[in-house]
Amino acid sequence: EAARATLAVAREYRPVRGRLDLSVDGDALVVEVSPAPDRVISDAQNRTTLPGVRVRGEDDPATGDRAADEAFDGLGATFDMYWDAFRRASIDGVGGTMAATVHYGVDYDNAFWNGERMVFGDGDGEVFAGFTRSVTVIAHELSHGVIENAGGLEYTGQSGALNESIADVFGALTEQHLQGQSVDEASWLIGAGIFTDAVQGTALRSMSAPGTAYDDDVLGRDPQPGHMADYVETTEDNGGVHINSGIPNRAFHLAAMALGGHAWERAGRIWYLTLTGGRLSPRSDFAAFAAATRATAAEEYGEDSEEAAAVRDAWTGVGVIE
Ligand code: ASN
Ligand code: ZN
Repeated sequence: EAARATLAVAREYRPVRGRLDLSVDGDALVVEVSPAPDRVISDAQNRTTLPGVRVRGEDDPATGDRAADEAFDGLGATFDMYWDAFRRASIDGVGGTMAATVHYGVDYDNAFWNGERMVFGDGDGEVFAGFTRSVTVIAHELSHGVIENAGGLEYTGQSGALNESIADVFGALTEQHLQGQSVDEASWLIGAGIFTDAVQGTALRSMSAPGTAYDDDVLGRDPQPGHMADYVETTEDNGGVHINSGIPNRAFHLAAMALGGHAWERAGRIWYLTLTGGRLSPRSDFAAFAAATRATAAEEYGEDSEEAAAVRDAWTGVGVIE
């Protein structure tokens, strides 16, 4: 029976690129799977045609091009976090190729997921120094792919802000996992290091203190709220998806801090299982997501668990539930 169970595991993971270790324990066959990432980096050579020229595959040496090598390493770190923390193999969950294009456009001040690949600009050199410089940004973009694969969250209003927030959560978790940081050691910043020295700001967003990532003559003040009382009604940016994401971002930070240790182990696990567990719909709003995280925590750890209480208090703390 044990052998049959492990055989089922082996079958399920057959498409995954990586290593399959077989051993025998008593009369049971033990199957251990260590999937490996499959990365392809392309160079748009400052044009906007995708994918651009392939410059590095999984078995190739470093290119010497900073953006290409940062993208390659960042995808690796993101792959490792998803596998180690959640036993998810890649964007599609079955070890599929992770594709990225660097040097997109001229002075392009952004990075994005286009439904197939991650795309990174070099920045204008005035405000932004290059979007591959922070692993949080790389993991954020890859996570848009994971979210899409998990059923998606419509990129408008509260569901859009949740999409943004979940991408930030896994972005921060990737950096913390890479550095081995506990919740107290982590910066909880998204995009630290992508600004030039001309900007006083430290990062694009702060999950622990939304609205404080920058306050600068160049960029103005960070507009993110951290509580429903400050929710921003706007028609810009698909209804403020990068602004109101501050509220669920701070909820995650509160839950993670209450639990302590490594954020990916419990708070992150609850968020990941909520994303993939079938309790969401593409139009879920903050309240629906809060309810789903609470149900996930109760199912995984028990109704009266520390984890369930931490999640409830987090959403109360940002005013999403009473
Ligand atoms: N960097 C942005 C993001 O990933 C691009 C966008 O606005 N979609 O959210
Ligand atoms: Zn995003």
